[in-house]
Amino acid sequence: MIDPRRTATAEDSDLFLSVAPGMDTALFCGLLGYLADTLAFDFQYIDAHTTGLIDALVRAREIAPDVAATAKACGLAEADVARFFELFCTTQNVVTCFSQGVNQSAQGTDKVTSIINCHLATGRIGKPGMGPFSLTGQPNAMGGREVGGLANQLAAHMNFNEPDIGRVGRFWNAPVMAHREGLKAVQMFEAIERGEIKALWVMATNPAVSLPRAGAMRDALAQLDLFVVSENVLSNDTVNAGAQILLPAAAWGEKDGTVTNSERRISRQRPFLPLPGEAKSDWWIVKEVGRRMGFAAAFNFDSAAGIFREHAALSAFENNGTRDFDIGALAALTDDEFNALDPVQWPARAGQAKGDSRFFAEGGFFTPDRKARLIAPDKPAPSAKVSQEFSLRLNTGRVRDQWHTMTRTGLSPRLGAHLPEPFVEMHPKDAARHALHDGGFARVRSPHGACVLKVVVSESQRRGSIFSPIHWSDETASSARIGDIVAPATDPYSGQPESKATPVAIEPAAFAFRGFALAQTPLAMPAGAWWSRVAVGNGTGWLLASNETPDIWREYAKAMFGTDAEIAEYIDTPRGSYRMAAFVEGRLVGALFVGPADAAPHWDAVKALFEAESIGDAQRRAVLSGKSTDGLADPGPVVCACFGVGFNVIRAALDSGAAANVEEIGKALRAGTNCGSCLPELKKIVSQKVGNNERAPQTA
Ligand SMILES: Nc1nc2c(c(=O)[nH]1)N[C@H]1C(S)=C(S)[C@@H](COP(=O)(O)OP(=O)(O)OC[C@H]3O[C@@H](n4cnc5c(=O)[nH]c(N)nc54)[C@H](O)[C@@H]3O)O[C@H]1N2
Ligand SMILES: Nc1nc2c(c(=O)[nH]1)N[C@H]1C(S)=C(S)[C@@H](COP(=O)(O)OP(=O)(O)OC[C@H]3O[C@@H](n4cnc5c(=O)[nH]c(N)nc54)[C@H](O)[C@@H]3O)O[C@H]1N2
Ligand SMILES: [Mo]
Repeated sequence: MIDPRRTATAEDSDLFLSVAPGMDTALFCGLLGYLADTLAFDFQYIDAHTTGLIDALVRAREIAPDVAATAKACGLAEADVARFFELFCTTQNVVTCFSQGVNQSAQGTDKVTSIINCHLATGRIGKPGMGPFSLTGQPNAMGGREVGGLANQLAAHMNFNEPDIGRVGRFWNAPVMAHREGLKAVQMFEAIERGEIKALWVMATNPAVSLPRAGAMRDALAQLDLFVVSENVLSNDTVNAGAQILLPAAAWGEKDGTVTNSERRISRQRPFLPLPGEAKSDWWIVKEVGRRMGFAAAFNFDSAAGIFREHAALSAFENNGTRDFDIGALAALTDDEFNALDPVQWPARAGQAKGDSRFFAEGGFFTPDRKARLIAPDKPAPSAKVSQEFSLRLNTGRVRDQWHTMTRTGLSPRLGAHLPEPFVEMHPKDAARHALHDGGFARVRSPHGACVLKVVVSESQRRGSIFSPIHWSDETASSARIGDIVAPATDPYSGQPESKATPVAIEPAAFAFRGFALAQTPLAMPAGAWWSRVAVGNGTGWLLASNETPDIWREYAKAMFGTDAEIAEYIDTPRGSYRMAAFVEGRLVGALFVGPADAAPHWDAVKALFEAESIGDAQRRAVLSGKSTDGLADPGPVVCACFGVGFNVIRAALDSGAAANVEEIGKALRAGTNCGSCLPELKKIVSQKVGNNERAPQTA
């Protein structure tokens, strides 16, 4: 496991390498040299099926000549690097899985080629249990590429070279084909910023949150002459950036079509929900716009099946085995056959009984000479250096229970219970050096922007590197759109931004008061307050921090909750405490609790009463105490989201002997028995059960 920070995935690994940010190329260059020195190369494969080994090896030796040099470049212990090399060398069945820790870098292409070089040189590709394996992120990332959904591709995996352009033009009878690549995402938004692009149609992405320099990108959207968004939701940061036309798109579960997984298998996606309101499939919307622009014949579809047949026909057009993506066998499916289609792996060439289930074991690469190219990478280095002012590297990524910009997972109370606040995680020594403490707040700043985040201190972080999740936006938090801070440096080939290595400054952000609010309908939090919005049963919750005194919050409460409800209040001015609860017909419909930061009110008991269908008199009297009347212990932070099992409950089961390992936890509490994504955390809790005062796990 190679990652600057020790993640939950690392818990399962035999060897964990806390690589210095961006230095994977040095590690795999060192490995290539080691494989050469130990005669681990497969010369037969190299000679028959590859070119470029000598150049790649010479460069690899320049970048990382030996174990010691590799360890130094990667910030690793020599013994660990030696062990990694030995493991790779002596294990025939090696799959190297990589995702955004490798790709999202200004040298991401070099990182990937340095990995692929090691597999090509050992012939470990295309055979069972071997190969470089790019874990694509989006559920249908493969399908997106097949239909040409990238700025540097034509449909059906064709490229912007003259033969391909000509072929696609002939197939579609299109006289005015584009002759060069389009702008990739970051460059496209920079062109909007410069006023060079005047019209934009955003479909199924939320760039005002997810792009580097997101704040500037959002502002650029407002300058467009025409700004259209196709969305599932009425409000997100991109829509709110000034969309003039909002098209209601069908969401997952409502859609009809196909998706492709990482083993090139195309599966039917069938809707199981009716289209709500005016919503239409994205394909229907595109087709109607095409027709109304005067291209009725070109957009002559009335079903997903019709589009799929044309897609399949293009993949086979003038192919004759020269292009890997060929699903010609599916070009003549009837509507009924399409509806009943079983998952099918490509290539599925017309007239061929079964396609190749594996590529490349015997070479046959899709290059003009059918040989793979080993490529010499550039010397690795993150694109921007740290400085005295910006002395830490900001790494950004995902947490277990949220998806991207939270437009859908953010609606789930169960998922929101796991990590309800945007945070920045850092090593204890870095925290001490910047006068920060666990549970406090920090302002993280780069030349591009700033966020205010909850501090999580953790040994899992590498020193000098801090981590923040990408999920929060202006919809869900006061100041946590992490893209605002991220630098826009991109890889020259892939266009991927370096989203995991921006130099940043960090300083404490102090709040005298903390608290929470609960309401059945969305509320606007007062300007100046720090807040994080969380889905809860029956409504919405906000975790709050502020420097405004409780009497000012009392004024806010009046504006927030109106006058229809029956209001109970508790005011303790000397202690700096204000609590209010709103009731309608025996139900708790709203609450606002604010108190001194060092004795901040917890919301667990009040949230439980808010989520109850009705509450009794005793409970009603106890609401303002903030404590549960039924003596329930605080379950602690949620570990298993499927069954809502908290850390304290799991620890209690281990302490009492009710469970001694992960399986017994599953039997006793059900935790970990459904989706299994909390299993690494459960293992960690079991293995940590040494002292009694371990901190609850904070990150997924
Ligand atoms: N729960 C959840 N799952 C998701 C998603 C989600 O939003 N939520 N999104 C999906 C999508 S679209 C994608 S693309 C995938 C992404 O999946 P991953 O790539 O696994 O996710 P990330 O959290 O972006 O980053 C991966 C790791 O790279 C590490 N890293 C940072 N810098 C470096 C480096 O220089 N070298 C190395 N070796 N590692 C580094 C980070 O510390 C982080 O732990 O996840 C998919 N799955
Ligand atoms: N700093 C930093 N930035 C990153 C990353 C990182 O690790 N660090 N990761 C990057 C990666 S790998 C990714 S994939 C992106 C993700 O970033 P985005 O793609 O911007 O994030 P999503 O929240 O997935 O946005 C999808 C939007 O489409 C809507 N939607 C969902 N389904 C449909 C549909 O069927 N049709 C239509 N029309 N709309 C739909 C959703 O409501 C949502 O608003 O973020 C990237 N940005
Ligand atoms: Mo992604």
